Amino acid sequence: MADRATVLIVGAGPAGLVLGNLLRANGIDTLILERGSRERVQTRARAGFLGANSARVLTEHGLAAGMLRSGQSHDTCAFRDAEGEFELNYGELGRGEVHTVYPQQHLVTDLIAEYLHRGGRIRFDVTVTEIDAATATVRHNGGESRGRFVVGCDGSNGVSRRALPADLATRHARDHGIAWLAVLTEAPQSMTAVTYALHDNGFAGHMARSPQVTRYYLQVCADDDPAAWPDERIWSELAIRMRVDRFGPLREGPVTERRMVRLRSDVVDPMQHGRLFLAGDAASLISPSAAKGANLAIMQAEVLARALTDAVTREDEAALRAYSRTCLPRIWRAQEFSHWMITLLHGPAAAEPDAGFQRVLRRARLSSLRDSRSHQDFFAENYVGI
Ligand code: RFL
Repeated sequence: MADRATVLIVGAGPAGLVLGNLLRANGIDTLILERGSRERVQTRARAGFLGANSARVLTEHGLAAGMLRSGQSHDTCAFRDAEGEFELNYGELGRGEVHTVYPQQHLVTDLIAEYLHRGGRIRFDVTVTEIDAATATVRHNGGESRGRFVVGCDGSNGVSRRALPADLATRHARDHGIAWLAVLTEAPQSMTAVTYALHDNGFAGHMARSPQVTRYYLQVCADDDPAAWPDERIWSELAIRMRVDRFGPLREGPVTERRMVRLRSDVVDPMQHGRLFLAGDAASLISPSAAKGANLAIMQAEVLARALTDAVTREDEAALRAYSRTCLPRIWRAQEFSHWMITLLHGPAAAEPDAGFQRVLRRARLSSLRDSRSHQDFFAENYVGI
């Protein structure tokens, strides 16, 4: 016999779990189907920077205890290049908003515990293979589940996207042609702020995750094998790009994770069909250059929770019909800013005919960010906001 739930949610990442929690708070019967084990999803290190809207959503809905206890507030970032370094205290620019740094795996752990506490059902180790958007039926390795609504929160490679008819939904996609080696180190942060280093060898980034863990990014060739980057090579290339001879040494420690991240972005429009709605990376993948993916996921989960609650408790589907229209402008604005960051942080490939021209443009953009208050306000507002 098929499992039944009013709302079936595919995927237990930030999108699915925030949605599940908000629906449970409104008394709505939910079932989350997750491909991974509980252990796997609770240890998957990814995002860390939560913007002001995410902190508000989590706080207002009683999901912020862990974040408030051990999240760190960040209000400054720094840019380094051959000309020197400057800091932007974005907490005092734009709308005066700050980031809270709280590792995604800790957030996911908190959200699962709270969801279960609220009486939510979740099945781990269940891989969804097919979704019927017309009947809200989901097929998986454990059989079949039926809902009144299905929400695909299964990431950018999940099945829910494929359940949208190709002639009705458009996928606007861009491969930025850039790859990062994303590295987690067991080392305290080397600088007080997030630091973006622009170098002819490629971009390097430094981001705190917790007092003991720091994330670094190195722009690398797209076909590089992470195994070709042993610890010593990572630290020596970081030292070059971070210009330690000028700005002081990095605090080194063992590299605990190294993975390739291809900078890709896409947006699915519309994000819904029939009884199926997409949220998070399933609806829009955004390159990690501006740390927006989890924040967009949380924004969409809140909008959708409200719309589904109206539909279930008041038989009012107006907000559900408007779901894509409500979210897409905010998604595109984040995409635009992320794209702006990509062109700021990465130089053109040497083979490009106008590479020299583009490099000087990039320098001009950076100097405008250093010197112009209105440019800084634009940056701050978009960097933390959604
Ligand atoms: P998730 O987190 O990928 O969760 C999807 C879940 O769906 C499950 N799943 C399935 N379950 C059942 N059946 C199937 N067929 C399934 N297929 C998939 C998966 O197992 C998984 O548990 O998507 P969600 O919820 O949309 O959340 C998106 C965020 O995880 C993502 O956008 C962020 O991690 C992006 N990101 C960042 N975002 C930020 O807002 N701030 C950051 O600082 C930040 N840093 C990052 C990042 C992403 C990174 N990587 C790895 C791309 C840093 C990195 C390195």
